[in-house]
Amino acid sequence: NIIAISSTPISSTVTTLQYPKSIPQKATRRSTCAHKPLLQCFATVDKLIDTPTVARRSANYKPCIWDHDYLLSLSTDYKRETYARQAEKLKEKVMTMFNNLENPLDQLELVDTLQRLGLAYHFDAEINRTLLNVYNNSDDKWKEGNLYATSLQFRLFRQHGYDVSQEVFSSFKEEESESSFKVCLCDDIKAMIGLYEASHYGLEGESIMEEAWKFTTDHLKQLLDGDKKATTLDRNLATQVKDALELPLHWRPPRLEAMWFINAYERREDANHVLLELAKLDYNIVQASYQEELKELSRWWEKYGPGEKLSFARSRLVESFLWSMAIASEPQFGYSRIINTKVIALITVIDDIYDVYGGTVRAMEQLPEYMKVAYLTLYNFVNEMAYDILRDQGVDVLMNLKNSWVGLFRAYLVEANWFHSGTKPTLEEYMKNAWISIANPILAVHSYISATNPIIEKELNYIESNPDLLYWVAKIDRLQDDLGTSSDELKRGDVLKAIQCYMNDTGSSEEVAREYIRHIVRMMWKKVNVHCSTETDLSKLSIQLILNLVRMAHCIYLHGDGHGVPDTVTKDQALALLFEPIPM
Ligand code: LA6
Ligand code: MN
Ligand code: MN
Ligand code: MN
Ligand code: MN
Repeated sequence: NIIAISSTPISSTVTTLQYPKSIPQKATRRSTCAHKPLLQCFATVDKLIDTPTVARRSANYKPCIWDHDYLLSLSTDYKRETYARQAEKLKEKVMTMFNNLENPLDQLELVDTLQRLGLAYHFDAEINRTLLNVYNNSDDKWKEGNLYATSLQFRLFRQHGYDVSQEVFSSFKEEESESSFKVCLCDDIKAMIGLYEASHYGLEGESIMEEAWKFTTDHLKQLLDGDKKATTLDRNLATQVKDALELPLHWRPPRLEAMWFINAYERREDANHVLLELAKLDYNIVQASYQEELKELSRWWEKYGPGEKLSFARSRLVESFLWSMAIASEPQFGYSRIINTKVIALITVIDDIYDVYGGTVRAMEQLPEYMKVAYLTLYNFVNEMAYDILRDQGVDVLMNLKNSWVGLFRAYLVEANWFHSGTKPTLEEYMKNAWISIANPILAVHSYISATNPIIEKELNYIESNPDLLYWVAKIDRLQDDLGTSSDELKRGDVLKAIQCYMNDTGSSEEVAREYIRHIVRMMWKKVNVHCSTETDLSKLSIQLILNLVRMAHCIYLHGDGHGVPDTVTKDQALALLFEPIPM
């Protein structure tokens, strides 16, 4: 009998600190978990006291690699006013470029380049005006028979919510065959990459888009497969193909793409020097803000983080900052980055507590000290955030925040119970819970509240109801996490994750299961695209916050557990994104 809800009153020291005795329940959509108040969910995880027969498992995570003093010592020249003035001058030059370009293809390329360089937020009005003009322009000559131009326009239109049919690609298909593109198109690698990128904007049921994906993926893979063609492939182009196959543009968080693309753009012979200079300058100026935020966060973490009391749990402040930066990267979202970093750093610790110790019920006063510390840190964080928002906006979000944590802990508890009872859920049963335990619903609530001013109650309630867009994003996020982390998790001792559930369901090998999961991720993206295009209750900002979350999952788990294992690709990315300015 692992779970038995304790009704023991919380101790007097605890009550004077005004712990929430219980938190009002709010039904979570598609959640099958039993309803339990926050404190009980939290108390349930301890199994240290009088359970000597249960071996204490170890998570075996490596310690944090970023030193507090190092973070506090960060400093960059780019805080200086002269750089901001220099950037203003360059921005004016870009404004005139918009006015001087006449050909729609040149205009769209400018939009695309600005987006990829991470500069789009300076030119929102110009970009919107340009796209609207091209959309309303009835002259199609510039793109007729041009697969590259057609693909670029299709991708940008869909990205910005314009209605554009997959039929724009019909003329590039073989006449007699329903399902194949003209083979002669393969020689144009730029067009192949363009169509490949566009194909990731496909919607459910669009057969031309599915065919475009298959056609371009097969062909681009062949180019890299070391046959005769590959040797004649230009090096820059080969890198471009490899990067695109690894992660399509639509799946990349804008700030990480800026880091990668500035580097790639610099190597291009036709690079525009005004754009390049502005991109580097802006990147470095924004990085200076990140560093200030990180210092504030590091002081908080040094004081409230797990430290030695929770040595088995991950301390991942910098990695958590990378998530929050990917979700909302523009300078004006500093508060949102502070909040989301704290949320993710806390989740990372609490997830470990549940993964490693989850199982039996304890009343609050019986919790070991480190658990009380973790609980109080969370309690203070939630109250402080609610206070900030009340002070700044006059809106009381305390219950919204608490409810989102309750939802997460309920899902954690279900997994802990599965683990301790040796239950092997089917993939379907697993996913019904796992899209919540990946923490996307909670992050969507905290992202919305911390990045939006004024907060609109109706929109907040809508996000809390877990709309379809968020539901599918959360599923993808969970599957990406499982692809990256489940091998180690199983060795460590954890509930079966998606890959293992599928292997159990079907008797297939791990390789087949992984291939299947990657396939359904791509199918789920079509649903995400559908819901993005039909979503009317969410602001553009809210949609981007949600999309960027899942995009970061694609990046961080691309080469394994980039969140949990500190000394990996993530370390290099942190250096490039946060600590090292790009040489001008
Ligand atoms: C994932 O760890 C973890 F701790 C996170 C905080 C995931 C981050 C997810 C976000 C930010 P782990 P589990 C959406 O792979 O136990 O241990 O759920 O999570 O698989
Ligand atoms: Mn790589
Ligand atoms: Mn875990
Ligand atoms: Mn877990
Ligand atoms: Mn995991």
